[in-house]
Amino acid sequence: MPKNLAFLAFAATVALTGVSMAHGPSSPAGEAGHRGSVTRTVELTMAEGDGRMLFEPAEITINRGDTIRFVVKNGGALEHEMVIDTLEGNQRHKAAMERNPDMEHADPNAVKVEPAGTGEIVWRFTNSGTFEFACLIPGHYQAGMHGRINVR
Ligand SMILES: [Cu+2]
Repeated sequence: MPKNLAFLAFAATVALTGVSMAHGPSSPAGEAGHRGSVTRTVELTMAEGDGRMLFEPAEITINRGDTIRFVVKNGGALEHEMVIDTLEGNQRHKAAMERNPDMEHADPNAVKVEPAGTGEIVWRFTNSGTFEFACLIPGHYQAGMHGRINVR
């Protein structure tokens, strides 16, 4: 089986069995939120310009236990994604995507957004700490596409 298919099969197994991975159903960053329990909506824009790629705003502060509906609009000309995880989790995931740029995911903590499109993530933050949202498409993180989530 080609390597990426093997990974997809593994990821599908993980999703079906609910085994916890760093970016799986539950992580230190929290868990998939329920639409009916949303306590706050946060709007973010993905943008490119002057050799940089970014999220605006690049930092948000929320309360532990909040279920946040992230509405993320792609204002750029390229496809982008938003992944919510711990800083370490995003670094591991970024390295995996550099090895396998065609990696696809259907995780509750991630959304891919086409140019001019809008995506949503509903996420419940169960722990306080500093977490991160990032675009892990190769090169984008380095260009500036990451931001902080402070959960207090
Ligand atoms: Cu991007």
